Amino acid sequence: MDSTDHGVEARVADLVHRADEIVKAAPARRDESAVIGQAGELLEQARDLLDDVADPERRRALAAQVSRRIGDLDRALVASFQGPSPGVRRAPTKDVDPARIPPNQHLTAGFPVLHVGRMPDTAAGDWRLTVTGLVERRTVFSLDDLRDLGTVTERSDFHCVTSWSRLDNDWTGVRVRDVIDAAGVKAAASHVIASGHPAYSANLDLEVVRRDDSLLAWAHDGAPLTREHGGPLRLVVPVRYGWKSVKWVTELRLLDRDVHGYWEERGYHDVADPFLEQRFA
Ligand SMILES: Nc1nc2c(c(=O)[nH]1)N[C@H]1C(S)=C(S)[C@@H](COP(=O)(O)O)O[C@H]1N2
Ligand SMILES: [Mo]
Repeated sequence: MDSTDHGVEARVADLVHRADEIVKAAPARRDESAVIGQAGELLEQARDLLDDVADPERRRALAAQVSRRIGDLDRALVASFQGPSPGVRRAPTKDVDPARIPPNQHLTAGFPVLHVGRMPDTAAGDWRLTVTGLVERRTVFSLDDLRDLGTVTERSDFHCVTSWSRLDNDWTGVRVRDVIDAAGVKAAASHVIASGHPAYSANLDLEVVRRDDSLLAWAHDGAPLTREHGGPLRLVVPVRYGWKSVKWVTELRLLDRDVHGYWEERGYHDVADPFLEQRFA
């Protein structure tokens, strides 16, 4: 074994150690899922380095350490999403048409912030959305390009699987339909996988993203979308649980088959209709 191997091993060990330190501090913090996401990023970096560890015994031992921790984090994340979200204050339901509230949801007075991992810090002017897969022209859009396709405002309700719902959100942006049509949807396309920072994704039926109220939004309730709520650009699909509304969206990929996204891979429902209470697979 040469000195480079020791260097790689030390870097893997350091990343694992830093991830452990973050996890130790996590349960006491308000943004638990974000903290777990940061530890996850370090472990992903450690996993990427493993191939460079020349000694097969050491490589196997380190790989076991890394994957055990990644498994623990995945379970902790799923658990953290099953509890109440930080920032949820219940709102009264008395003046609301009960038909608007999906089963086992309650209204929130605020606007909770929920995501895994770190927020990106890309400036709005540098933001790009790529539409790719089964399209005539793979197209990269800036926010100005999207605005040129026609700005709309749609009022809709937002339902998070962790059981809070926020009614009457005014989302301003462009219809997803208009964006994918600008790229030319091929006849074979039936599904969309939307990806966003840091390594998040969600799958949707093409039919659902073609609805009038499915938007790529840059403003909420008349103000520019804040970073924590997915600014400068997020997907909004009101007829699905909130996890399908990918924040910091960077890519829409059209497919002729269903491919699971981040939460669908972790046991959440493929479709996610809140009125059918499709929480878990
Ligand atoms: N990129 C990204 N988008 C995401 C998430 C995430 O973890 N990463 N979480 C989803 C979930 S579970 C919900 S409920 C909504 C929350 O949006 P909000 O933070 O604006 O309330 O964002 C969704 N979009
Ligand atoms: Mo959610």
